[in-house]
Amino acid sequence: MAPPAMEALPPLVTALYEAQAFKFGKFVLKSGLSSPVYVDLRGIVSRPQLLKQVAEILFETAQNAGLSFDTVCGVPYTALPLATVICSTNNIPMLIRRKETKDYGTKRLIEGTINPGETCLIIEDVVTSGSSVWETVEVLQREGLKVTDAIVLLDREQGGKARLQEQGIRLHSVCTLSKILEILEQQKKIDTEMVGEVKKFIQDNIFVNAELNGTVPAKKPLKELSFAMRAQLPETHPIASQLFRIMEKKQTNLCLSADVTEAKELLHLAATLGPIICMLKTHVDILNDFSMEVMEDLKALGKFHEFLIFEDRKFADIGNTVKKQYEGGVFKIASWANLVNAHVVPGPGVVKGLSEVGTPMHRGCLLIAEMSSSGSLATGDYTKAAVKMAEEHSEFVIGFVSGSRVTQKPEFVHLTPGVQIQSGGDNLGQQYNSPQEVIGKRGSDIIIVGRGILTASDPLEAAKMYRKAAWEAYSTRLAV
Ligand code: S5P
Repeated sequence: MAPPAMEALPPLVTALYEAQAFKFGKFVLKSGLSSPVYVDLRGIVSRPQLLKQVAEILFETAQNAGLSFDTVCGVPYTALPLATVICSTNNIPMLIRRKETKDYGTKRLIEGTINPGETCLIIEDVVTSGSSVWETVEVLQREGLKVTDAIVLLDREQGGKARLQEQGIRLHSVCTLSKILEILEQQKKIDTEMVGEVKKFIQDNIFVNAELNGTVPAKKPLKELSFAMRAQLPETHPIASQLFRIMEKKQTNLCLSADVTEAKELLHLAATLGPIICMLKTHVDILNDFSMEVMEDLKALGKFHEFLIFEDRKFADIGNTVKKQYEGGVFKIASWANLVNAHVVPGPGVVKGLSEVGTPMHRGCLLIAEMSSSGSLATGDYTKAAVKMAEEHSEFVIGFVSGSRVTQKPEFVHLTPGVQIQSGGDNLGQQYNSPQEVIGKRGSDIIIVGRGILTASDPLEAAKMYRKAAWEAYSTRLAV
């Protein structure tokens, strides 16, 4: 069959270029790779004519390939409107794949009528490794649907086609990244040097391994991203970006757990250790002489020395209650704490309640995915549920309190308590690991240290030692 309307391609590429769907420069991809090209078709929903044109050419490609199918499913989210336009224009029943299961009701992964045995065609905007297409295929196949073909607007030629082929999925692309480069070069929108740079990048970063659920290019291991790079990722929450920038600027991944009972002591610690910490963690309810003035002073110190304030309140009630506990009462936590944390045991309502207060105030939240205390029940499926909850509420949740890295998504930050230079514990169940173990081996980002610093004869010197150990462990991890 002839390729789809080849004459329609150059004007379409021009229109997409004008809609800023292709950007050239230096971009950090989610996988950690630095790429000279960034393709993002999300903006086409704001240009109905262009959306229609893309949908038309995708459908034409399916027809030219002689495919027959009963339903169409777009890979969430960018391809959803494309699938919708195709289905409504051509009278084809559509299926929607949910990225998150609902936490109530029917827990369906697919919306729409599923008739097992029927054939479903996949629609996607861009394919790189093939993993996103495969994730959707797997869900549909588990529901009994036949899935053998996927139509994509742009194949980045990084191995996705071959990897999908290995799984029995034929990928039909409207065009390839090379073709786009050729058209844009002809139109003098990019120069020969950029074309060469992009081509080299593609060749150097081909995904070849058969494991479709991983997105690790075969030639290069998944690169550990620096805090500076993580600050720039489009997925990173503004508070997490601010934190990563502070960490990088001050070269510290130390959070002081300022578990003291007198306000004077709290402010003294903030003033003396402020320059070498990225965060100060409070338990406001253990202060004997709490006042809002003290918290105002702490806030001012945080601003001056550039550290975030994290109230370790561990909210764990229904949404309606935590909302009040966070916003009001004696402590008015939301008015002074950049970050709070929550247990996931009540279910997502706890995050939703906190988020209603915190999100408009530009606050963030950490979920407790694991605990340092002996016999903790926060393990296994509980930890996984915490990760899922964070992913589903990333407008407010910026990361985790955990003993190790619980997700590979670089936009989330990991903080680990139970840290001392000497391993061991206390007589109430606390267990300690060294900064090297926590940051270097377990992949966490920030150490939380309380008594290791507070009970030292010289807390400032002790804090310097913890900061150095944690930063060295991070730097070594980056260098690997
Ligand atoms: O699992 C946890 C979670 C937290 S937030 N284990 C912990 O120890 N914490 C807190 O970290 C704890 O409440 C305390 O404020 C700090 C650890 O203090 P340290 O004196 O044992 O370093």
